[in-house]
Amino acid sequence: MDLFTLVLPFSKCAAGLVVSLRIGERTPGEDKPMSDRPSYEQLNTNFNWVIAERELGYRPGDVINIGWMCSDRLCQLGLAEKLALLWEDYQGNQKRFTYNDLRVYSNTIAHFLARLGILPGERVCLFLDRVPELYIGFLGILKMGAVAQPLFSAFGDESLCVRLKDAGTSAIVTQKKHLHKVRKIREQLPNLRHCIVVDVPQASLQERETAFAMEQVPPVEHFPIYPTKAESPSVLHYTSGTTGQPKGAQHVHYSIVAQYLTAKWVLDFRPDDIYWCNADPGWVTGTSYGIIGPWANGITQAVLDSGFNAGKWYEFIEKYRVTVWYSAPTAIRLLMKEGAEIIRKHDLSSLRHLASVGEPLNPEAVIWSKEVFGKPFHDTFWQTETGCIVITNFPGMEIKPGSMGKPFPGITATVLDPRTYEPAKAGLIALRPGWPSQIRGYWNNPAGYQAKFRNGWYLCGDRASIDADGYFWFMGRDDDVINTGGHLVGPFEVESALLGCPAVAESAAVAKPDPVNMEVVKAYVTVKQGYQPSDDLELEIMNHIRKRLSPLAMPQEIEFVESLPKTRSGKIVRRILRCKEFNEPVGDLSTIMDD
Ligand code: 6R9
Repeated sequence: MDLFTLVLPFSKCAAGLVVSLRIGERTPGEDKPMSDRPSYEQLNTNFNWVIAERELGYRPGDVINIGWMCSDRLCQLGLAEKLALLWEDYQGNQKRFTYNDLRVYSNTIAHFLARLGILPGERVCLFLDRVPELYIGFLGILKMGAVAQPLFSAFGDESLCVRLKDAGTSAIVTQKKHLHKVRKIREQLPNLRHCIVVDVPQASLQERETAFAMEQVPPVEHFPIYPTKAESPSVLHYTSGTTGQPKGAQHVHYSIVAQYLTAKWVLDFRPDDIYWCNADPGWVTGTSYGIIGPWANGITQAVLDSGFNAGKWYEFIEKYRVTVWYSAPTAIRLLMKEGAEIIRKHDLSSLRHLASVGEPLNPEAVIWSKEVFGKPFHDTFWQTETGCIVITNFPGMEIKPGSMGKPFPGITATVLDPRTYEPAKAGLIALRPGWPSQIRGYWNNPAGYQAKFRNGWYLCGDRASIDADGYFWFMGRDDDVINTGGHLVGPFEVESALLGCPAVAESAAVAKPDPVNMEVVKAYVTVKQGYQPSDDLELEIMNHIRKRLSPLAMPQEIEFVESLPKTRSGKIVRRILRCKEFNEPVGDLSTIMDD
């Protein structure tokens, strides 16, 4: 059986979905190219990353330092008094920082770390809620040549310990409320020389703990930044780990070239934008597009240090007049669950451009957002390992809801037959190595990184198909694809069909062992408020999706659950559900939400 036959059920089904939702048509007026915006095709012609190097004022061989590029450079360009950060926490406390504040406070932090004896190249972990010290500390660490290692402050002590041990981290910056976790694991971490606490006086601290109040110590006007070069290590990001052990992805300072340009073009930045990225910098989205991308572009960004709450989120957009919003499917599904009524209570007319990342964006979400916000969410695909958006619905490009769009200019992407590793119509998403923000390796794990390459391609570990117009359609993580009687079914098509049912809030389709077909599809489903799980509801859902899915992709069973297992970045971890079905051990769970 050739590959095309193998993926036929998916293609057929995706087409069915397109018809039933009237999608794949030209996007309506609001998504037409703005007159001053070059088209995707124009930008793709003769593309060269040198465009970004020039705009950043970088020439090969120069010193390049992300911390400096995101603060001092903007001040030199006359933006010293422009607001860089509008910050608010869950209690309503607010702070504002200009680009000059970023420059001076990041100097102050860099100076403090250098005085403490932290050396260039050493790893400094940021273990903080989304407080200003996290964002500005990130720049400060990079300015003095150390490597920033951001971790979710919600991690428990074990998750923290594994990552600090692996990275041989020298210092950790944290808050009073998370200090007990550091103290608990301290003895297991001989490399950890310093624990820096940003919100307590020195008197309350123990040995090897140092108080540092960013806004109270004498500000450092001038700091000689460490002369990092293109290949100097910058950020160590532990991947979200939907599969296997978390790996430390090693980024370099040159990554800013890609993060700057992808942010500018894909997030459609304009000088007066107020940009909001929902992601925590513990996830790569929160650093590439929650720190580096916007600040390299001199954009004002708003940060809300608070968990999900639809009302609060809409208030935040309204209050700060957010224009560009970068979110994730999990959050969008939660907003959909809350309904449109609450949206009508807010003036969200400032929103101009919406984008999403992290998981496949279901067509329903795109259509819903057009209805309620008057703007579609633009799906963007990328990974910790790619460092920047690689496949995307470009602003102004026709959106086909459910599709990830096309490769960013300068990115050569295809899909490969998993047996021959030759380009095919559907298969493994593969990228030609060599874009600026590609990671340079996994920390302590060169073999793991080498295993990601075949025939001169970098393999993302995901499957997709490419349509006649060159649009990519996501199928699933390579390990999540369900093999039923030799036919491959991507969880995404099943889940998208399920999300079309009014009762379904979230879903996960996984393989279940089957004596005849080897595997069949099983769906886990959470229901929206006002619906009760029952046999009747199961039947209703089955009837609804029968029209949209090929018989092979039809779930044999639906199990109603309270919630689905997710990573801290909001990705559904199908592996856990699959292991349950196969009675297998689930392996590493350190990034799962409720650890
Ligand atoms: C940025 C980020 C990467 C994995 C990736 C894929 C999934 C991300 C997606 C998407 C479908 C999209 N993913 N964006 N799947 N459509 N638009 O998420 O990085 O945490 O390393 O995860 O996330 O499976 O391989 P990371």
